[in-house]
Amino acid sequence: MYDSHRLRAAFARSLSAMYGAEVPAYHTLVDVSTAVNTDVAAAHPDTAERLGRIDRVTAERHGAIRVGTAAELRRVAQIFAALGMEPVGFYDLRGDAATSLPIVSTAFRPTTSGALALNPFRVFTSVLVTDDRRYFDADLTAELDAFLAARTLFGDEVVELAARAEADGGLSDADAERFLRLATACFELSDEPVDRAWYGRLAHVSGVAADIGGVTTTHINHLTPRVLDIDDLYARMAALGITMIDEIQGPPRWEGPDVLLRQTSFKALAERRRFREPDGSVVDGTLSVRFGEVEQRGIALTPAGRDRYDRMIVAVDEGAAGATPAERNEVKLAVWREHLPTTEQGLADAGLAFFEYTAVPGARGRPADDGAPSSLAELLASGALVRTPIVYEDFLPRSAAGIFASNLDSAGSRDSTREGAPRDEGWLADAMGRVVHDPMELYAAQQQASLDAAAAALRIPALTAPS
Ligand code: OOG
Ligand code: NI
Repeated sequence: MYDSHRLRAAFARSLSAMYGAEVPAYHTLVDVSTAVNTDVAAAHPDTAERLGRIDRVTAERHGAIRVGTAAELRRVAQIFAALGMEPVGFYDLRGDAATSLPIVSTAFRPTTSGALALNPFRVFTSVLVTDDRRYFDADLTAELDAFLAARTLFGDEVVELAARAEADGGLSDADAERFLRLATACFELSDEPVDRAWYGRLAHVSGVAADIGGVTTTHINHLTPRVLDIDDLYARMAALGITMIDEIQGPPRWEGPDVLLRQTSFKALAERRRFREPDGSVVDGTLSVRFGEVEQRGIALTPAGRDRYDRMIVAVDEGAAGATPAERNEVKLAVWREHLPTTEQGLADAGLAFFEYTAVPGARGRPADDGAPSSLAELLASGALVRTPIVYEDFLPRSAAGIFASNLDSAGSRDSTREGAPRDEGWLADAMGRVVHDPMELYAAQQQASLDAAAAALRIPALTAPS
């Protein structure tokens, strides 16, 4: 029997094997990431595992996929449900000023700390907004919708097996193997010829729209390993002659705690694809849409912390307008030093980040048997409670837009004077027939559950974290 956790881990491995065969540079990225993590663990044995056990971090991946319609999204959500992955968060990348990104996104991932510890595989999933008039006029919308309606990305058998896995909590060995093979094949790069004219019309609007709606199949766009030192990884990849994008997205490297997420990527590679020309002939050509990405994860921020982060990014934009990437990094560093506490304790005391609290076995919750219960600060100071950071498991819209943009040949075109199509978390939920979790609520619940367990172990009334 394969339960959802075993299915998830097996699917991540199977996707990784397929993607590595398709994109050999991925192997280089994984090898360098593994070497970086091994070196960090050896150099800093006391702190390297602060944000996750080294075996979890080194096995950890996120994928990115892109679909065209609400119906396709609903079917892929069913496949992920079999793997214990639920939609978390709503990202609207259409507002990005620089690039034409007619999509909205969510992330499928495990939502409990137990499931995350077993295997944290997550997939950033985007769906095209075909009726957004800033990108597509009414005729193009109609053609695009008809094209998408005529294809099947996720066949009935794989979706039915997924539904059974979700209902029964797993699959028999034979069914699991069949399901994993079919599910992996859904994301394989197809050698079906690409209609050059159709692809080109969509690419004129948006490279992402062409990648999604210009072909009859889908594919995994990238698989991202997690590293403990992204600056070291960047330098090692560059030394191997791999051209990285010119910036690490998100927070800078600094002396304080890492928060949220730092990401970088290498440029999309030209891959052989076949094209059907307007005269019907089929010729070989290339497309550059898939790239390699790597990330370093930090501590999850509370709504107050995230608010501060978003304002810090605005301050960076203002201070670094027209600057080179190196200058921009200096501006980031100055903003970080001015606005963010330099210790975990500082973040916790200011209610800016999420932590788990664990009672030390045998510890007491009161200074004397008949005394008043100790405060959270006293329990931490006396060593009765230990605080560990909760890792950020989600994505950053700004970094995602930057990753998309830096890997497209052209910015595309759009008419910002036109009315956009409404999309929100409710639309996503309706499209899938599933709850879209709020990431902040998941982190807050995880923190509070740890406090409740600690208070019970210490036999004192409920504890709450500073906010
Ligand atoms: C997704 C781009 C965003 C991330 O990690 O933020 C992303 C895509 O290219 O489909 O992968
Ligand atoms: Ni990614």
